[in-house]
Amino acid sequence: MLSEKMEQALNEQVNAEIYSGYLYLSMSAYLEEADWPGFAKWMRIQAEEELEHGMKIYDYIIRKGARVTLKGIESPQTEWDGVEAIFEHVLEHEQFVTSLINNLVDLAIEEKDHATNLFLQWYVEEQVEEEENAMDNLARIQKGKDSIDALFMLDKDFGARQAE
Ligand code: OFO
Repeated sequence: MLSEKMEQALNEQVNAEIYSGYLYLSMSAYLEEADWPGFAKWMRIQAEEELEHGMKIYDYIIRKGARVTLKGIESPQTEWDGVEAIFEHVLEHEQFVTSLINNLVDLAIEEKDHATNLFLQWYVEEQVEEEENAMDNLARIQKGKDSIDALFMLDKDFGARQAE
């Protein structure tokens, strides 16, 4: 079982992960429109991964015999000031998600919920990877941003990403 507080907090995280997916899908749509098919593909795969993160928590809540309660998903931003601004936003957003995961771990410890604490460790590790990737991607884009040729190369490179 889950405490009421833990159940509510995990449900909020399902919403936050789906929102992350929605935000990245919105970024992907913007990038398609701006004719960056490689960056758009990368972001679409990122969006799909976020939905999987949400579903992993969804399934965990059910396994613990608790109740999944879905709420409305906030509308994501739809306009950015180019590719660099998008990848800056990704880094900022992932740092925010890390703070949400840390809060959940704090709550699991407070509630003496060892199973949920253990379950959340996957997300703790995942956020290290997510922030690392976001920093690397932003650095690569910042290096190439003043050369259209470099940006085209990066777009091609990002477009080689395959869903896992
Ligand atoms: Fe981007 O890792 Fe989930 O939210």
